[in-house]
Amino acid sequence: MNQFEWVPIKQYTDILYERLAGEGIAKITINRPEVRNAFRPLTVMEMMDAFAHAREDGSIGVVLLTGAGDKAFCSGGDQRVRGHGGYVDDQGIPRLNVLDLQKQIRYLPKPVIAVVNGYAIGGGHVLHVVCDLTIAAEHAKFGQVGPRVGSFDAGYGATLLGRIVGHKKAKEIWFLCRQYTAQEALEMGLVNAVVPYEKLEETAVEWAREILEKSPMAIRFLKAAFNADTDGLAGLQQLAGDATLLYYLTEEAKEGHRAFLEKRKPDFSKFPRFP
Ligand code: S0N
Repeated sequence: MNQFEWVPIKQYTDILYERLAGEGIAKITINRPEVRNAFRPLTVMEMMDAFAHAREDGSIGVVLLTGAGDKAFCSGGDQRVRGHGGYVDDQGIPRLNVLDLQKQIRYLPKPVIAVVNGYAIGGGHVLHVVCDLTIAAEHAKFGQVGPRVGSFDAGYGATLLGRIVGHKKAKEIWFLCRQYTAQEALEMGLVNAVVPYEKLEETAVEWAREILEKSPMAIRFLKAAFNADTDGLAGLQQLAGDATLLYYLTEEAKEGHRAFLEKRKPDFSKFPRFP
């Protein structure tokens, strides 16, 4: 698993944030193997900080999300700190900040690949659901536990899952709280590929490299289009914002901008009206 040179980007308590030396691939690893990589509010805050960095750093094109060790990707919220109204942080404030992280992953204009190295359970399962692609180790297990442990994620955890595997299957996953093998996950379209554990990171890096060879703007628009299809006005806002970004790059938009600064009437006559 460790044939690559991962260089730390920033030090955190609960996660590792690294990049592949000389390449545009970042990796965020939930590093709490003693609790099967369950997240507490701090873990989520650190992931949000790392994803924000990955967004701002123009040299990063793909982010891998994984868990430490070979037992779990993530087992969801840390049950030891679940309190009245959320998962309680060091200041005693109950939080459900993983919902913000889910949105951040969805709206990051770069692909995020879940590299599932073991259990993806509860809120940990939802994390892989909101990633763009999922590559799973053969021994990985997938499932929701909410209705068994007194919680539920009726946001992306239910609705996006329904879009991915179909409503009947998504309801089965939530209502019965069973665990599914990587092979079963592949058959229901929940993951993109299943590989031996020893090949997991190598495969994820290969996929990331293939993506990095492609047009970043095309990838950005495609991701936004999937969000627009599933997320209503919020999804459309991202797609529209990306269209504006693209428009700013055109001579047509620059003419409008220049004309304003030069206090003259813009001349759009030379720009084509495509059929
Ligand atoms: C992952 C499982 C299946 C692994 O089983 P395995 O390999 O047999 O290991 P265990 O012996 O069970 O565990 C090893 C040690 O790890 C601790 N541990 C495991 N998971 C957690 C966890 N989530 N929190 C805290 N500790 C955990 C075990 O206790 C054990 O410790 P020791 O060695 O000290 O005994 C299995 O472990 C399992 O099923 N885990 C629990 C899964 C779970 O309940 N997850 C939480 C589900 N809820 C969420 O994820 C909430 C998400 C959320 O925040 C949310 C979002 C939107 C809307 C609502 C919510 C909400 O609040 O629910």
